[in-house]
Amino acid sequence: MADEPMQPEDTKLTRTKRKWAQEGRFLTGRISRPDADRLPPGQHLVTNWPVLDLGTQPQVTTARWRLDVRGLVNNLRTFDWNGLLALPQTEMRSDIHCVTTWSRYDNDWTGVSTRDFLDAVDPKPEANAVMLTSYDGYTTNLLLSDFAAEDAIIVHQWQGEALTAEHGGPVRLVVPHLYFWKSAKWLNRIEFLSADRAGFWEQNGYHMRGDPWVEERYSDD
Ligand SMILES: Nc1nc2c(c(=O)[nH]1)N[C@H]1C(S)=C(S)[C@@H](COP(=O)(O)O)O[C@H]1N2
Ligand SMILES: [Mo]
Repeated sequence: MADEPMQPEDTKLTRTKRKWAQEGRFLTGRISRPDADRLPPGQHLVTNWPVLDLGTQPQVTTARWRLDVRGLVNNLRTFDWNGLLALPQTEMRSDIHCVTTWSRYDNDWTGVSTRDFLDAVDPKPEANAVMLTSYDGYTTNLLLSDFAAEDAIIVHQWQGEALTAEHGGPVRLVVPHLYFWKSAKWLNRIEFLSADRAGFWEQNGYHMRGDPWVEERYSDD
């Protein structure tokens, strides 16, 4: 490299930019990770998509579906199906990592990025966490900073088709950088809180945050 003739465009800036490109610097999303680092510790790959829930799969039609936004936001709104579709729609590809050790690569989601959703509901400065509640009574908590991750998305389609009821349709959350129990199926309510509070699995021995890259599977106490 050092012996290569100096090209006209070989300025310090272009060299730096080329180096960033080789390293994948500033690229967003897990898909930019080299494959060897893509699978978190203790996980194995599956190609099917397992179904996990508390034993009931609520059948919620798009006509009946609502999303209540409560707590520390300036716009206390209830979204219906058309209200959700009226928000900017985004497509994202991401990997699933379930705490039961399966991972599934390259899921294509369509829905509303949590960043666009946050623009619409306008959280108050005191908001630090969210509690998600679902039509089956399930709850799970997230720090607002995790909910607002750039690849987090409120989805209604998977691989270009309507999200099926068994996978949380009509609407679920997907937070790819945390274990999949944080990705509430059959999403019905988002409450903005000043402090993080434990949801269902978090009250039952699971970690408050659930980062698969550092194996935050269970709570410490
Ligand atoms: N409403 C609701 N959401 C839920 C659950 C649930 O029981 N109820 N289970 C969680 C768990 S533990 C996992 S691993 C994923 C499973 O999603 P899947 O069935 O689409 O794979 O949903 C999460 N979201
Ligand atoms: Mo899970």
